[in-house]
Amino acid sequence: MSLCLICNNEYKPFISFGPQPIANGFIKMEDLGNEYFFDMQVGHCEVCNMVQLVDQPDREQMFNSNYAFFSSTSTYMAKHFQQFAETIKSTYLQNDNPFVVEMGSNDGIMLQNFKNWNIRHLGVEPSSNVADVARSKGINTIVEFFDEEVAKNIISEYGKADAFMTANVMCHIPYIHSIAKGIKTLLSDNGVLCFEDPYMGDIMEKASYDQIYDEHVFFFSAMSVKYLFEMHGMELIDAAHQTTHGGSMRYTLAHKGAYNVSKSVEDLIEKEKSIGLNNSKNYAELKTRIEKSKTDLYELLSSLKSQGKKVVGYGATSKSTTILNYCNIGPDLIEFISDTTPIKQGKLTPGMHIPVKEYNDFIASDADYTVLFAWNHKTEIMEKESKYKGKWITHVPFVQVFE
Ligand code: DWN
Ligand code: SAH
Repeated sequence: MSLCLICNNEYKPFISFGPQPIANGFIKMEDLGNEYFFDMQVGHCEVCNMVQLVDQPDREQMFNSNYAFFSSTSTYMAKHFQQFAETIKSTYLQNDNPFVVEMGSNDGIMLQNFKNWNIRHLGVEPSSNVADVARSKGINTIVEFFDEEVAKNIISEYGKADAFMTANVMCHIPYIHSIAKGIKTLLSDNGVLCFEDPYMGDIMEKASYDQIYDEHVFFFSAMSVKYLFEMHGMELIDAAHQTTHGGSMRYTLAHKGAYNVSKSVEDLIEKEKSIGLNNSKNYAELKTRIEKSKTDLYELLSSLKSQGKKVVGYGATSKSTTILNYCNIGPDLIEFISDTTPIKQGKLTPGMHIPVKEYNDFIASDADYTVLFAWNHKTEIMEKESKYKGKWITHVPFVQVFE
């Protein structure tokens, strides 16, 4: 039995992925030898409905000056964050001289919009290498892990915030009660918290288990988000589905009573109950589908190898670390993975040690099959790769080959 990070009740893990490395711990050939692994298990709390990792590595092991994920590698995501920023600006920043804070602002993909509009902004980003990229673009950024203490320091220096935004970060933080308390004190009377994260409903529907890796400690639903923030006097006022990162949800919250609650919240919670996100039986069934996905992918790649086909990967994502280690897929089955991020190139993938190469190597390889590890960017990548003559492999919503 484990204790829920939200409500402290006991829950039982429903799946174990075995030993997993740091998902973004790309490693140099000469440093091979003492990689860190942790036992990755996931559970669903029947009281508050939070789906969560049982254990997680220390935050400094994951987020540091060598952090390998740079948000601006996707031009579609840059457009998405521009629209996100425009929505915040037109809906919630109508007062004089507004102030916005972003947690986990990375290389400034979202805040660059506020900077361009001359809106007072602050990014809080602990991984100094990505924060440096934002600073070099003139985006106001502090290198810190956001928490309750940092929130108080921000208030003394800048005053209260009209909007607190964060995307793909809230689900990374096990000390989430400290985050909620910090946001509650930091927000002005009409201030809003607006955040996006991969949605448990999509993970359930697509069996997209690769969303589960060290950094992602929580898999949110409207039910669990409402429960969590109500513990801190905040109200879920809106929920809007997003197509990004394989299916995400944007939650908007405010001080209790400050805004009307949109009907979308009640509707979504009804839907979540109807698809069984509150029912442990469905998580047991998800486990069965994940196990089938593992067998199918391994068998497909093994059979291609025995036919002498050339197979490579596209996008050395954090998500791919879970797939490769869980399915036991190494360089014998996938020759290399191409990725446009310089810090990943020339290194080996965490745990399974598949070489990561430059994009040009993908073009030159003329591979028969390419595993689309960055499946969440499928539209963007298919547009770019319309000339590729080989076939693609994906595992969502089930293992299949497509052209
Ligand atoms: O939550 C998180 C999300 C936002 O980003 C973090 N915990 C870590 C990271 O997860 P990920 O690594 O699974 O994210 P992506 O966005 O799926 O990563 C895409 C990878 O593929 C990047 O390394 C860039 C690369 N890429 C590429 O080589 N060619 C991406 C595109 C769009 C391309 O055309
Ligand atoms: N928001 C960006 C980056 C997501 S990656 C995007 O959507 O593309 C997750 C980011 O959260 C990393 O840059 C990591 O350094 C940061 N992070 C992790 N814990 C944090 C904390 N306590 N406070 C602020 N940022 C944090």
